Parts: sequence; C-alpha cells; structure tokens
Amino acid sequence: MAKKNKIENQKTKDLKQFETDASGKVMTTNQGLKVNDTNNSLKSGERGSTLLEDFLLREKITHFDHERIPERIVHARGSGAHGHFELYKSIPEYSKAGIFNDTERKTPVFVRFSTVAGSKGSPDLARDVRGFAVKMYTEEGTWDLVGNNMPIFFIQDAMKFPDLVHSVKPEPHREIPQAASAHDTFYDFVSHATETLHNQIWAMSDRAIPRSLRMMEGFGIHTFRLINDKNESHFVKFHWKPKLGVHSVTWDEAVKINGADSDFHRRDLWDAIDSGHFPEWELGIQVVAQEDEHKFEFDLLDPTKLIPEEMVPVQIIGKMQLNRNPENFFAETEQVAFLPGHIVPGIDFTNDPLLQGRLFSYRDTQLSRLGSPNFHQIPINRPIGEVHNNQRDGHMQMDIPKGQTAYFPNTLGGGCPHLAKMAEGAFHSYEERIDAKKIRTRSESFSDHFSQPALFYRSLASWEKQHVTEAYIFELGKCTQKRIKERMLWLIAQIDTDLAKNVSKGLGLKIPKEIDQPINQAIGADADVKNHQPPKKKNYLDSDPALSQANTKFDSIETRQIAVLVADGFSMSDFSAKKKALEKEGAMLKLIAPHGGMVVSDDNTEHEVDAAIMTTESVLFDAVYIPGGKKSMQGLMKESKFKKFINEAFKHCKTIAADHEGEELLDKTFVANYNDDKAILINEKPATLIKSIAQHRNWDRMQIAAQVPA
Ligand code: HDE
Repeated sequence: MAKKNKIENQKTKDLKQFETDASGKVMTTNQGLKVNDTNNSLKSGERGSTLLEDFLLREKITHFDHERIPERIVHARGSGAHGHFELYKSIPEYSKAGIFNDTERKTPVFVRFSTVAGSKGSPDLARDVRGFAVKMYTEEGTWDLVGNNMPIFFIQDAMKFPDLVHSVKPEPHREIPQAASAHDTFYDFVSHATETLHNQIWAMSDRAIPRSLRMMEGFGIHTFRLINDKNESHFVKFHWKPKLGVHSVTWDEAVKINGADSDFHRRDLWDAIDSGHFPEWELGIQVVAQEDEHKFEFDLLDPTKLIPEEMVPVQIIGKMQLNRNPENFFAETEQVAFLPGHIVPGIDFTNDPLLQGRLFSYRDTQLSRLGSPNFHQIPINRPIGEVHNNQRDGHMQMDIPKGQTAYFPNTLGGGCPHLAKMAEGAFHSYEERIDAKKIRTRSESFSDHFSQPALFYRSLASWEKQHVTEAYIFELGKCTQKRIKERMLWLIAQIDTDLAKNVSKGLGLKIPKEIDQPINQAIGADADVKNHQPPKKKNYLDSDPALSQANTKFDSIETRQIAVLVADGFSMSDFSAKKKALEKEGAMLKLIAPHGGMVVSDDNTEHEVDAAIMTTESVLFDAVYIPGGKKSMQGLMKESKFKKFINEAFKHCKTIAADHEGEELLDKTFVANYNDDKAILINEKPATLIKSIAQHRNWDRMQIAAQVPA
C-alpha cells in the first residue's frame, strides 16, 4: 500500500527546519569537516598507541559517551505519533478557548502513550495503567492534556506520589520485579492506603492489558474548569473515546506477547499509521455547572472518583486523528515534555490536590531529564506561535534574543515585549473565591474509598468479573507475605463479598474477620485507614454501562491481524474469496507457512510468506483462517506448531475459520471437541467471518477454553 504517513500540519512543517537528511551527502565532523576514515584511530605506527591528538576519535567517542539522558521516572516506556484535532461543534457557552470555538481549525497534536511502572525497554503488555498524553499546538499556546487510560488515579494528594511509585517500582534491594505490580511492596502500600482501591481494581481489569493503544480510552482524570468569555466557570472532565472501541487481550496472551514481541503495542501503532489506517478518538466532555459542585455523593476535586456517565452524560465535541509517525524516536517521542500546567485561555485548573502537585512536578522533572530550563526550545516542544519574554540564557540556549533589554518594565527596548491586553487573548486565572485556614489535612469529603470500586465491579460483564478475579489471584499470589494478602482480602471483601470469596479460594486463604490493626497502629500506618475509611459504602447507582467493555463498539475489523495458515497446494479459490472481503474491511491477512520465502497455491501461483511458523506466535493475531487444499493440510500437519497455534487461538476465545479440507487440521486440535461455538466457522460466508472478528472475542467460550493446556 502506498505510504500515507507523510500528512503535514503546521507543527510538522515547523519541525522540518530542524530535520537533517544524509541521503547523497558526504560524512563530516560536527564542524563540517569532511571525513574519509571513520573506522581507524590515529596511531603512532600501524600497531602503535593511539594519539591524544586524534580529534576525530575524541569527537565521535565523546558524543557517544553522553548520548543517554535519564529515562522518565514514571511512564518511561512510550510511543508517540503526530496528528490533529478538529472540533465538531463550538461550545462558547462553556469555553472561550480557540480550540473549542473554531470548527474550521485543524490543531496539530503530538500524542505519547506509555506504561507507568516499567523502564524504557520493558515489554508493552505489562499489567499497568497506560499514559495518554496529548500535546495540542493551539494558536493561543500549547495545551497539554496529560491523562491516562483509566478515569481515576491511585491517590488523592500529590504528597503521596513518591510513596506510590516507590512501592510499585522494582524493590530497591534487588531491583525485582520489572514492570510489574505483583509484589509485596506494592500491596503493602495499597492495603494501607485504601484510596488506591478504585484505581487498583481498574488495574485488575482488562483495561490494564489493551489489545492496542488504538483501542483504549483516554481520560484527563482531574476535574478541570472551562471558562467562557464572561469569565464564568463550568467544571469539566475530558474523555477520549476510540473509534475502534475498547478491547483487550487476556492475561495469558499478555504474558506470551511479552516474549513473542515485546514491542507489540509500539509496532501496532507504527504499522497502523504507516499503512494509512489512522487511529481516531472522539473528544467528549462531562460538564457540571458551578452551582452543582456539591450535589454529588463524592467530591469533584477527588481524583479517585469518576462522574458516572449515567449521571452526567459525555457530550462529544470533536475528533483527534493520528496520521504521521515521528521521524526520529529520540528527538520527538523521548524529548517531548508534557506539563499539565500548559493550559490556554478558556481552560483552567481546580483545587484537586493531586493536580495542584502535578503543576509543580512536571516542569521540575524536565530540568533533570532534559537538562536545561530551555527544554521548551527543543523542536518537538516549541509552540507554533511566537515566544517573547525576558527569560534568558541557561544551558543550550537555541534562540538569539536581540536587543539591549531583558527586563520589564523598560523604555530602552520600547517597552517590549509589552503586556497583552485581555482583548488580545491574555491568560487570566479564574478568580475563585477562597476563604480558608491554612491546614495540612484531607477533606472529609474524600473519605469514601469503597463505593466506586464496588460500582465499577458491579458494572462489569461476567467475563470481565472473572478476569478481575484471576488478576487478583495472580497478583496477590505473587506476594510472599500472608499478612499482606489477608489484609487485601479483607479490603476486597469491603468492595464485593463474592469477589473476595473467589479470590480467597484461589489464594487458599480465609478472608480475615478483622484487619491486623496492632502492627499497623504501632507504625502509624493506619492513620489513613482510620481517618479515611468509613466501612459503609454508598450505593448511588446500581451500575454504569460505560464502565464495561461489553458495551463498547463491535463494528469494525479495521487493522485486525488474521493469520492464514497455508502450505503448498492451498486452495486459491477459498483464500481469494475471504481475502477480498476481509481486506475490503481493512483487515490485515498474513500468510503463515511451514517455511519462509514463497508458498504455491493449487492454481500454481506463488505467494510471499509473511512469517514462517517458527518465527511467529498465535498471540500476535486476532483470528485464524485455514483455506482448504489436501496437499496444504499434509504440509501443515507435519509441523506440530500449527496445532499449538490453533489451540492457543481457541484458548484465547478468538474466531477460527476453516474451509473444506481446512477442517481436517481443526479436527486434530481442541477445536474438534466443541461444535456449537459461534466463533468456529466452517465453510461460512466471508460476511459471517467479518461479523465474528468484529466481536473481538467469543467470551462464551471462556470456561471451556480454560481447560485447554496451551
Ligand atoms: Fe504523572 N508524571 N504524576 N500522572 N504522568 C510524569 O513527568 C506526577 C499523574 C502522566 O508521555 C513525570 O515528564 C506526579 C496522574 C503521564 O511524557 C513526572 C503525580 C496522571 C505521564 C510525573 C502524577 C499522570 C506522566 C515523569 C501526582 C493522569 C507521561 C516524566 C501528583 C492524569 C507523559 C515526566 C509523557 C509523567 C509526576 C500523577 C499521567 C515525574 C507528581 C494523576 C501520561 O513529572
């Protein structure tokens, strides 16, 4: 397919001035000196010692010695892409932001998705929250919406963030485990900070193991403010809704994908954009009037609470498309710096104590990560508008500010840069009335830590509940301390008794009647529990359908990866009928054969093999199709990995289709035992296959599939 990934926008055009291209060019030093030998150092004699004089060696090696920068403390592993945002309808009644009023604009964006806990080289399918950070290069300045793929966070106050992160990161004495929350220190912390339980149960759900970065929601999490041109404020929560729906893999797949292709998500995003299948998300807002601030059973400033969509519907106002891969990972994806403090007129903060702390942290961290207060001058971080102020100098100053003055007020510089008038779009903080005493505490209104985890669990489909149960059994099963596991069981029982019972069975432990107060009281760890953990939960809503992936979109097979199992002699007529129909819907068919190179169909045409069976795994595909052909079956049956491939697809509840003799191969697998499975399709029309793949998985098969020892 023709490469369509060179879509331009105002920001990508701006980046062009910094691009370099060595095609057809001679090699030089950093001083532009032409180089004719980059393989041999300068020596005294052919075998002699290397000379200090060798400036070519020194330049090359010195640069290499310093080419690493610190990875992000959290969200180190990430993948980015360019694109744009378009507004469907203006919302002047809520916000004066240009981006929310001009439906003609295409605002350039750069998005970086990430896992949280793992290092830069950790595998993509870790059970973890995903970062969803959007940089909007708006005409009025850059707006960063630095969110996650879950609508709530673990803690309520920024003060606890270092403790949270230290608990989930590898344990400090032996740096184990990498990119995993399943260990003692994390659950030691979680079980003593009950505010974490809501985000914690989301992290046990399928949301923590997405099928693709393109198939997950994004959330701004905090309640922000929208400010209109009368300076009136409305509270707002931001939502990104993926056009492809919200879909996940199973934990068994996640573990195997991490081995088969640890770059699975990064590759998937890159390939989709590269092949012109541009991922899209709609932007939704939940708006709450200023006077309704206190009408909820929870506090809008508490970032561990979501506003159920049943209570405040999401209004869709625009769309973001990602349509261009970066030119260089380090220059763009690694050096991009997101700051929640980057807002534009029409958007403002609330007093959410987590958000308030983030406003400090993100600027601060860039100073050690990117090494200079001039990090905003790095090409990917430059706004699209002009920048003028009196900030000067510092490491790596890239601009050459002209003139005699670098202070305000001045007359020698004509008073410039002069202050903007409000009518010119100057930023003005929302004048919130504050009348309070200075106090180090948490509001009583943040105290309910159980109602929303319970609402989330109640809202899930039975297969999702099963996944949550298994996740808890896995995670707590990896903890070594009985005390911590029991404490978690007690806490889970406060959320949902059935869930706790099922987890306790898996752990082989009893749910304790009481938690182990004495030791915790002795160390002061229960202060939080006592102050912020009323045991009674509220039930203000039975369930919220938006919380379940069972209610997502199932209408597309675009970019779904279909493994076509073939050997020489496969039926061309079977294959071409399915291929045509599936590709028309945007699916990607990959020929998997016993060997690499070419494979010959029964009409004697040659086809390039996409992967030899030894080089690929079932978990990398969404569905399996086996065209007929007697000889092809003989070829496939000789290689036992094809059977394993099918058994695994069956175990993971995927669609498996076969035509004619293809059924013979299925008969040699676990599939043979289950005739009335709606996602096992023998000699079915392409339309049936398409419908089945669009369903993502046949979860009805889950109990049977669990018995497959694949
Ligand atoms: Fe972050 N977070 N965070 N975080 N966060 C960082 O900033 C921090 C929080 C999020 O792709 C760091 O540039 C504090 C919530 C994303 O570059 C750091 C607190 C949410 C990314 C930092 C939070 C996030 C980060 C590390 C509690 C969802 C990756 C490197 C007060 C709304 C952005 C960096 C990217 C990155 C601090 C809590 C999302 C250390 C102190 C809540 C998506 O500054």
